[in-house]
Amino acid sequence: MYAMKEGDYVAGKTISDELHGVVMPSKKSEKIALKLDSGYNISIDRKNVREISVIERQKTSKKDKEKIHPKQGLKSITILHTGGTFASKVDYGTGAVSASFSPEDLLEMFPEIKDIANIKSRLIRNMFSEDMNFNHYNLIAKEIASENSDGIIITHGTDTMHYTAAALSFILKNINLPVILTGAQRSSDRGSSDAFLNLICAANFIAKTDFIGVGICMHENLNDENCLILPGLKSRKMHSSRRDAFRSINSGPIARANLKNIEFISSHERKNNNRKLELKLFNPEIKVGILKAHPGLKIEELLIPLFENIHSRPSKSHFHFFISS
Ligand code: DAS
Repeated sequence: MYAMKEGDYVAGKTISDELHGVVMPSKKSEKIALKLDSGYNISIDRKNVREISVIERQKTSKKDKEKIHPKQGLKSITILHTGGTFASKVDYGTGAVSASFSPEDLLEMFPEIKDIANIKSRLIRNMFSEDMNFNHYNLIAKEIASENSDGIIITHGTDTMHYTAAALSFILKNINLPVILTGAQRSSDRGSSDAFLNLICAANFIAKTDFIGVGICMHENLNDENCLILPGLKSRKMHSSRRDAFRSINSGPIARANLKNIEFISSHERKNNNRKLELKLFNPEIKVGILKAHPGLKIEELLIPLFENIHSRPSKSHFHFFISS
């Protein structure tokens, strides 16, 4: 009997249920992971499977994947992956997500993007965004500067995406390209993931507009219809898990995007070939302290070791000290 492989469509029975679905990669040999017809994924112990058989072999195996030829008239977009939930799979044994999709996997999972633009896709870091620091902002900016595309999409963890978007807004002086950060609140291997709409809307926005600058593309609300393109310097993640967690602060969204249309909401900078990109990289030694001012603030809070030698103005000690209310 043909041994089932990732991507095969199988049918079978467990002690209590019937099964139909596509075989997914599974980290544990004793488990079988299936993407059910409903789009949801399950992980089953092999010992509970009474019978299972291959109904249809995987359509395109990795080796005979057709070469992607650039399509005339389409813009070129480079997707730079940095990890995060967007590129993660759920480990159904522990419920944790592990960043594990390759750029090729993601292009296979979202083939529609190849009809929107000519896509290049590569991994520049595979990390959760809570671990990002100023060195990573510099690294991402240099990778962007090394690209020769009409637009860049950065896939990124959501927890600190707005920090990276703000940092890139400062580093990429006179950028004459759209640089759109996007991510996912639910991992790409789950039927309920928000990754697909976020990525496709970001690509559609780049393909269909003359916007330049740094933005964030995430869901507008809990429905799977529209995304908002938010200003890179004035946005924040406002909720830990909602799909519409991102909001612009003291500014409106730049645009509303969906699978078909783009509707600008605010004025935006347009492509201008007189602009010449200048990288204003952060000093890797920079240290930033943020003290939240609050009623009853005590002087002792200013005297904690972290804030020692921090000056209220940038100084040669590379300390920057901001009081936020
Ligand atoms: N793991 C968190 C991060 O990398 C959440 C996420 O990826 O969205 O920001």
